Amino acid sequence: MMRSHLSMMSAFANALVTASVALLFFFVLSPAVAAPSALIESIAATAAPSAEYSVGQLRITAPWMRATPKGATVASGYMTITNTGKEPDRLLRVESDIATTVEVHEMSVSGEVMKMRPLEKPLEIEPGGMVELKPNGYHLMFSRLRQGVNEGDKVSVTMVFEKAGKVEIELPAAGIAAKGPANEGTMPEHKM
Ligand SMILES: [Cu+2]
Repeated sequence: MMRSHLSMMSAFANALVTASVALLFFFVLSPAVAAPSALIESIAATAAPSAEYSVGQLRITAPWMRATPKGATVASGYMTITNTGKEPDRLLRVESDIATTVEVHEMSVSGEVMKMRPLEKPLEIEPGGMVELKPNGYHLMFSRLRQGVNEGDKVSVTMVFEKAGKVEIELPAAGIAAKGPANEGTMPEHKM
């Protein structure tokens, strides 16, 4: 009697573990295999009504980020940086009151899993060129958040470029998208 009860319990525990592993894989894989690009674009369009900043020869357009789920430790920010000058410029540093660190990350596909890592060299914007920070590509990674981000918030971010210098911009927060950067919290690189 006791033994069969125990084995039932362990069968149940096994099923539970299997289910959570399957769920984890679903969340890790889903941005890579099922990102609804139309949805992401429409969020970007509504969240960034033509905000534009100029600093030196650089233009920063359409900055935005996503709201974070409760308890999140990371957030991602996006924008387009255009260099109208004749020399390359580099993004040396990014700061924000909402996070202990802000880095530029790049995404890569390893097998079927999207991974991210900090750039080894500062992000460079070539003369006449443009760099897009967007979901599943380059992004600003806010780590060790000091506060959560709610939809409608405007998050102040200071960007420091090698030649153009310092500029303060605001990233309006769109809603939490299920397939969005909020899932990054489940990746080992971002466990604190
Ligand atoms: Cu990242």
